[in-house]
Amino acid sequence: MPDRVIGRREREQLLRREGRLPPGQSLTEKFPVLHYGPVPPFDPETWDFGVWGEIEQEQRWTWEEFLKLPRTRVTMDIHCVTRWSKADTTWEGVSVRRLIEEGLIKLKPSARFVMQHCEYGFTANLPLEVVLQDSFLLATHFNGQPLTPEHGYPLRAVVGYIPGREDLKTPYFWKGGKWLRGLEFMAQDRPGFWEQAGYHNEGDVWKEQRLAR
Ligand SMILES: Nc1nc2c(c(=O)[nH]1)N[C@H]1C(S)=C(S)[C@@H](COP(=O)(O)O)O[C@H]1N2
Ligand SMILES: [Mo]
Repeated sequence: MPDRVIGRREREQLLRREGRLPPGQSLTEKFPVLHYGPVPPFDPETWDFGVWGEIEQEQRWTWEEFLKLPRTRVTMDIHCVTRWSKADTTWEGVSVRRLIEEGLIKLKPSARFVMQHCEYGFTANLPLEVVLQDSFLLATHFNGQPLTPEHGYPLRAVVGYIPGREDLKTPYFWKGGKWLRGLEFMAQDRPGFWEQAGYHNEGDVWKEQRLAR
């Protein structure tokens, strides 16, 4: 236990020794902003969140309704393909698995993949099993505060690494769409925005799956 303030390099070494820093990554204490295109405006009166595709009933929640869905908190490390990692980030929001467990989304047996649909047509694809993990969340809050506009306010997906949970898949952070407006459940996989631009379809941080061959 450190009993004094330690610097970034020391914290990075600690993480590495704990096996929490994937190959080719370094620790940042900042929170870089990365996305393609402008930051969209948010209007709580017209915003809605949809789920459609391979589910029993398509659904739409207004912002007011979305805030009443069951909420969860998760702390995890996030890993950006541009080689920064951030440790112990705490996110609060809605778990897709929980929505399914509570019957708010009823999957068809054919559902195997999920496409995140964001403002301005940005998309990101993941296997259903990853979306149902503890390490995937539809987040409204970061470290106790509402998301800032540039980090995805009012809603974004996040996916990361929960220390000790080697049983879970950990994709790079690009698989978390900011300004998220809906989830499409799919029988077949389809590449999202960055995946079409040449990034790896799975993007596993431990296997350094950065670019597709
Ligand atoms: N809507 C949207 N979401 C996005 C992106 C984007 O271009 N548009 N970029 C992704 C990429 S490449 C990364 S690394 C993360 C960065 O999240 P941050 O800006 O909060 O660090 O957002 C992801 N989500
Ligand atoms: Mo990225």
